[in-house]
Amino acid sequence: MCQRIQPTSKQQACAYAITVGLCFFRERNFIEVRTFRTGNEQGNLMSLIPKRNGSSPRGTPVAVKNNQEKNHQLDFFTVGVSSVLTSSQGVQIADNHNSLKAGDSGPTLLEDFILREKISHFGHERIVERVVNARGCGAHGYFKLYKSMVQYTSAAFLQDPDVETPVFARFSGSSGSQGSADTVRDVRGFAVKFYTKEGNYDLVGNNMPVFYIQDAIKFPDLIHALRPEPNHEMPQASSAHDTFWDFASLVPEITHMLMWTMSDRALPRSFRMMEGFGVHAFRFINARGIAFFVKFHWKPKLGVHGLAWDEAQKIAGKDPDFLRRDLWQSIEAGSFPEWELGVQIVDSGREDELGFDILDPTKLIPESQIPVHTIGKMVLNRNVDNFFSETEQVAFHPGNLVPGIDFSNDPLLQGRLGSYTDSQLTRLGGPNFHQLPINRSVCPVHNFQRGGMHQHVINKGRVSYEPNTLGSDIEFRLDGATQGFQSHSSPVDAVKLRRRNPSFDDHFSQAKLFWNSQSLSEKDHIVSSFKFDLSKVDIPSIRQRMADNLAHVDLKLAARVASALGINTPNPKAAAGRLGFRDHQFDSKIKEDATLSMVARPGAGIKTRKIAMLVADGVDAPALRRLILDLTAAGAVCKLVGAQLGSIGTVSGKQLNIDHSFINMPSIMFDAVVIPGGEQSVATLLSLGEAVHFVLEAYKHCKTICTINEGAQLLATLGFTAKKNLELIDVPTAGVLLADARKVLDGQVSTDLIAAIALHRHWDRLNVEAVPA
Ligand code: HDE
Repeated sequence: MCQRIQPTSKQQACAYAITVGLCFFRERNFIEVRTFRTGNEQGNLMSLIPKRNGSSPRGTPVAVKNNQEKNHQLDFFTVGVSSVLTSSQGVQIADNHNSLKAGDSGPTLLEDFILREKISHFGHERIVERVVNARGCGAHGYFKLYKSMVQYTSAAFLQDPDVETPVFARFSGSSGSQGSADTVRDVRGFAVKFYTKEGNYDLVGNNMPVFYIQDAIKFPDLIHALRPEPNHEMPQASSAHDTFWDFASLVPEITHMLMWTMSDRALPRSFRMMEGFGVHAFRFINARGIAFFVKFHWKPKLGVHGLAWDEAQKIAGKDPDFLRRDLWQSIEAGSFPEWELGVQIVDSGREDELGFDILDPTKLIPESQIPVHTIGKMVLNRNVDNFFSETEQVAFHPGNLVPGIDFSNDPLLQGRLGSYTDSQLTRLGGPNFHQLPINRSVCPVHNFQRGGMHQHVINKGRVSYEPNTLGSDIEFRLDGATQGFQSHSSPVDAVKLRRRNPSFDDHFSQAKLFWNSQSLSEKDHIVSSFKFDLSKVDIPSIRQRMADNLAHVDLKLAARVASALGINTPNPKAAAGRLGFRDHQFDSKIKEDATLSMVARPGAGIKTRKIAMLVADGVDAPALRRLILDLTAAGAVCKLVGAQLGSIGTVSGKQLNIDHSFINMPSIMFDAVVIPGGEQSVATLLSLGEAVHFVLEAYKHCKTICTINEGAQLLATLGFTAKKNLELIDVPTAGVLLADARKVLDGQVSTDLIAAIALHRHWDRLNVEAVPA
């Protein structure tokens, strides 16, 4: 079948040849596009693509209007399943089961081009993984502004609150390989590509607001020290080894970041429950050319929450895809994750008032010093169709800017600017990776870049240079125009030198600020993480050096860490005079900041939280049903977990379907546990080691546990007993509710239970180390 699209205007006629080719491929429909171009124009095929309306072709409801350009563009490249099989040249294949042989028992013939093409393509299916942030997952969505930022920036996507900008976000672990587990202790990448009307803008950040090093020149050393050791390629995705701590203990500028990576921030419960940060200072420039420093923040609507370390390690074995699955499933279920974009704005010229250098990426601006203004929100509402084509091939670059946003002189940021394109050249095989569907802008691209590997565009005409007069009737020259991207003109210190700015010398006061801002349980977690990591370091002098460095943050912290490491009492003076070691303390105005603690800001409700209901034959259903109704109404996801899949009978003889078995969905996959009553059900659960372990483990990981009537017997190992009359009794620990079925039916228990789950975890629960799970 042949469909012919006739361009209606000169501009419409500017089409990308590749899209035509792929369209042909798509459903074996021929589409011919005539192009009438004048040399230097490369148009965008968007105008030629019939707009889809109603629901997305992928079945995901279209939640918003206005942001569909990118989806339409991607649709154009999307290939569906066909009942016809062809070679890559389009030749129809008749037999996909047998290679061409010389007789039934003969050798396979070299001329079998179908076999060779198939095997050869297969042999090249993999591309080089990212050298850092290799393991990640992504999703599509949109960004919507709350109010115009015209006062601060001329960026088009930050002007009009009615405009929704398509985005693609990729979350990643930084140190592990592509196949590493999701829940390792690590900083997470938080990269967002905005497909704006003025070109692509990438905000390539992390889930922590500071970084390990101050100057890009140290990045390869950092990553070499952090990655598996080169002689034996161990350990995978872990900082707990000698080379990392050898490096860390010699580079004290790392100390602030260590406080973050040793905290629960490094163990996000979900990508949907972590913050994002641009880390560096960037610049907003308004239409009058006035510049402001800006730091970017992403604030998750579901609050900021972490896993327990023991839990994270177990999940890494039971479900290495935990975070990826969580993102995928919530989007599939229509629970679209949301983050608000926040900015901290500092007037140019007033940055010296901060008390530290705004260009130092190991420093954050405390929110109590400069508040974060939320300016819009990002909603991720569509999963990818093809992981490789979209998530793997997406190419982020902190240098992808749009007019109205500019860099600062942060020496770490400056060093990133060459690196990302350079990486893509190897990873994506040439300079035309911006033509891949996921990387294309939604606005037209016009330039004289030509050729290169995998060139998809057929540029017509003889003109591939500027200035020219042959492209059209008038001279084409771009020389100092006022339209388009303008670099902010700021004075530059003209002395060429290779040294660290002394204004970067304070390595400890913000590490101290972070430590002082943590709750007691968060401090305990930080101490345990240092102990864990450093106890895996074989060389005692490295452990000692690190503990000595920590003494500059807090003597008690250092002493607690050292107590487990078989080393001497930490000595803050030990490093005096050592090269690279500076102990300057700037006059920091802010000593504590509540926003640095995760506990101080419990999340918003229990939306998408997973609750396990442990059941067996003879379960008492009415109270259970009531809890399920109330929890589901509050947005939680309730699952019945039993000894095996199938169904069980309730006391009243009804059948309930079991969603999961203990063996494949242990407690670490849930946020809270409910143990309903029913004598027979509870007796069965008590006889099952897996069920008892389920409850003990949930307790150890500080999760909310609610029992109904005799369900309380599952807590006997923990020393909790319900009274004979089954009244709700006081339990001397947070987050454990022993409920009476009558009160559940009255609705009294649901409110308490929802409030307890909304706290995420009860980290100050006592004696969890003593629990045998
Ligand atoms: Fe990256 N970084 N980086 N980085 N980075 C890469 O880019 C690099 C840094 C970050 O989801 C690479 O395409 C240098 C800071 C994220 O695809 C590479 C330096 C921050 C991602 C690269 C840094 C980041 C990357 C690997 C120091 C937080 C994943 C392949 C000068 C603000 C993006 C690639 C995605 C990926 C270089 C430091 C965030 C090699 C040289 C600081 C989220 O180009």
